[in-house]
Amino acid sequence: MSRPETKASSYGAEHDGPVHEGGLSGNGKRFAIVAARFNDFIVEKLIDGARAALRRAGVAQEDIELFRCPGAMEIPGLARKVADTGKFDGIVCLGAVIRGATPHFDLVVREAAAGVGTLAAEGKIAVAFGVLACDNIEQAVERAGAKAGNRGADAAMVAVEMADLYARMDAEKKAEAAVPVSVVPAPPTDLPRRK
Ligand code: INI
Repeated sequence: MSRPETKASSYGAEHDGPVHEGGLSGNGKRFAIVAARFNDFIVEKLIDGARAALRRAGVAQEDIELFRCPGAMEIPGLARKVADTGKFDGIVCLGAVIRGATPHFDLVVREAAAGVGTLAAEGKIAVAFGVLACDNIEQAVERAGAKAGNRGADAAMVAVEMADLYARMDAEKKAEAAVPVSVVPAPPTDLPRRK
């Protein structure tokens, strides 16, 4: 199943057995971006980063759909609804929770992470968590396209890689299921036949 030339990485030593790892092409796949509006000046940068990364990975513009919700707390519910449409290969969840701005920072972050994590752990669809949890606005800006890269883009590439791995694993399972069951051998002809 593994195709080294399209693998996402080549970390670590050589392996003797098969290695299963997704590639970084999103060609022909459909992705949803589920993004909170809270702290939109940051989240819009994450959305831009995610979109650009998906397009670079070969995803067609019309195959990227954006779903918005009020805050990070609403992301798990919306992501579940989106997953249940069955239309997408992957979901990129984006938001920004900033400690200085909220007394219930820990609660919002925990619920968002746990909800998205639960959906991801079902293993039915690739789900990436790109919700920033920062102590202050400066940290959030850094992670939304400034010094520390763009976490929206990072999350998008995680979704692409996992969607590719899931697709390969599903295809392999389908191919195995299609192999005909072994034919039952005919009884020897020299045995006396029952009347
Ligand atoms: N939602 C965020 O996405 N980021 C925040 O920083 C934030 N703060 O500061 O509270 C936030 N709160 C709203 C929350 O996500 C829900 O929308 C709200 O509690 C209603 O359910």
